[in-house]
Amino acid sequence: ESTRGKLIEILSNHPEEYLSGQKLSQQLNISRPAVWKHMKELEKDGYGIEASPRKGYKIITFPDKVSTNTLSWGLKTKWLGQDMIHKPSVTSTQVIAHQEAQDGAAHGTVIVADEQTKGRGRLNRSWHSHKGDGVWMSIILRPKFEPHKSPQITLLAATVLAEVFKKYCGISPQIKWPNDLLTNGKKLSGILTELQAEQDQINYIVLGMGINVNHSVEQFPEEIMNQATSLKIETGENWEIHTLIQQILNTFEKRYQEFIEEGFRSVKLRWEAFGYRIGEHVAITTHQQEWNALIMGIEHDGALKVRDEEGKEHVLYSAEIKWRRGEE
Ligand code: BTX
Repeated sequence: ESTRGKLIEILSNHPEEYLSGQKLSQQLNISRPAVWKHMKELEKDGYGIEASPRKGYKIITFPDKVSTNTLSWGLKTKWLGQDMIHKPSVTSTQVIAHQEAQDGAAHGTVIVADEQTKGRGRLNRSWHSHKGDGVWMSIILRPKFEPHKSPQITLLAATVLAEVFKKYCGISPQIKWPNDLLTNGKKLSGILTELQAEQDQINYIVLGMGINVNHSVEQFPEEIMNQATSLKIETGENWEIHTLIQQILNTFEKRYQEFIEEGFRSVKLRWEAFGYRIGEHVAITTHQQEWNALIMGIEHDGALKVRDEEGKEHVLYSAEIKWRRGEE
């Protein structure tokens, strides 16, 4: 644990008291000028620190600002996010994550940006990522399972987000297979899983998550205004981005571990609890052909099971579901 992390921990455990520079320097085993320097750094990160020459230091406010520190402090994970990279602005956190992974970044490395100038969705689509208003994050995973199981990570991630939104924000999103979270039919969040693999072995997975958090309706670009929503629009509240990210990482690590130990079964049950339009008729596109189908659920491996209008069952590994006619 870093000195800075320890310092924040000590200060946060005594929110009402002053702690003397002397005492802090002993506890942290650093000089008093070094304590002072750390305090200045904390202020830069948005901590409100009161310094009194006689009494010492006291935290008066915590930052509502995303930084490597605010993301790391209070994180309860063992491996996920222990390597944390935060950037104010990037083209895409996916791009950074691929570079980091190729340079040997560890399993569980997390990349977070305040803004993406070229956020991406699937099939070369773009993902709008307005500065400071959302979670734009990529996770590097180095699993030992076979490459063909990697799409299951998308469904796992979707169930984790659904769980966090429900427990932490009090809304019940629906998962649109395979990678979208919707509330009231509008897109709240998207997931993008990219894989770097050989025949029978995964080099790494980059799991991207985009969540609209504090957007108001007018902040979305015209083209997606009618189909996008945010946590703020759904709940009427602003949400702290770094706390939300920590909730996601804490939950993801737990569920990922279950997935590795128990297999997809544990994910399937959760997925079905949130699964969008199970038992309903939708328009499905596969190979650029649109047809009508009834959603039956997902298979033991995460594939989508549907029934067409002739009553024939299909198991789909890739497809687009439309929740409204005329949508792109
Ligand atoms: P997708 O291809 O399923 O969805 C992309 C489509 O969603 C777009 O074509 C557009 O219609 C719509 N859309 C774009 N931006 C938004 C938005 N902010 N909210 C709602 N709808 C939108 C979904 O792809 C996967 C998205 C993953 C995004 C994350 S963010 C962190 C990481 N970095 C990165 O570049 N991508 C991932």
